[in-house]
Amino acid sequence: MAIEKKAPELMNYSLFCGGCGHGVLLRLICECLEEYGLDKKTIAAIGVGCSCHLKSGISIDLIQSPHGRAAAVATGIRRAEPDKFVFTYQGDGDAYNIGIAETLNAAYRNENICVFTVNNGNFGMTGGQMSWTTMPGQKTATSPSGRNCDLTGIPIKVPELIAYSFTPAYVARGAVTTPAEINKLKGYIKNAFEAQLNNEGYSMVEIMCSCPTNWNLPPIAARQRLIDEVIPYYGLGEIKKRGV
Ligand SMILES: Cc1ncc(C[n+]2csc(CCOP(=O)(O)OP(=O)(O)O)c2C)c(N)n1
Ligand code: SF4
Repeated sequence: MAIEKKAPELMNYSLFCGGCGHGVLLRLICECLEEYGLDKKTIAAIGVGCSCHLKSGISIDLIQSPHGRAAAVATGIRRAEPDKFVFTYQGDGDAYNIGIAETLNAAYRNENICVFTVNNGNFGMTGGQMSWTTMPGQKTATSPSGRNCDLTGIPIKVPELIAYSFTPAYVARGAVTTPAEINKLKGYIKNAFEAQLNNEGYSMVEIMCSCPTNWNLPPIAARQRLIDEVIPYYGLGEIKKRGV
């Protein structure tokens, strides 16, 4: 008999482009919310960017934060409502380029929130501009000749910055590339959830995704570029384990 795996009831329709990693990540978060029985006591602080699509994509309470400020908004919610489960959901342009102060300050204070950041190497929603995470030589709307790292710096690894500079409860980087990596990523998301549920403090998971639309690649080729060119630079795995 075939085993039927149902989509989480929290998920609505998707506005993400075909092949976008956001949708897979969102499904994993919804699965975890349902498995932990958190759907009725969660408030998410979403960013500005393709994360805005959570407004129609997921049936939980959420607040759209000013650009870059989701970690500060989540801090306020969690401190005012300590019984709520609170997570942020942002893109790399939002959480890093634009909101690095809020992102780092929340980590520095070890706020008891979960932070999910989609790293797709560009500002996706606005047409694929270069971000801090764009790869060396990568052509984007604002680096048409390829990213020149001598002029713009090298792709940043914010999870490592946080894990090695502060005292967060948990930091990991996963990817939505293969079933094996997606299963590992779900384990990282669960660890982040459990860190907050056990009052251990700040947890962050960066999720490596492709953005087929702005990479000008079909979904399968975009996924392959992520595997071959991007993930070897960033690396995957747990950067700060819980309780260590
Ligand atoms: C203060 C402000 N500056 C710029 C913008 C334009 N803007 C909207 S979405 C976005 C890009 C977000 O990119 P990212 O955070 O990487 O998320 P993605 O769309 O790639 O998931 C930008 C620059 C804005 N809405 N508000
Ligand atoms: S623009 Fe990129 S990040 Fe945004 S939904 Fe489309 S593929 Fe995903």
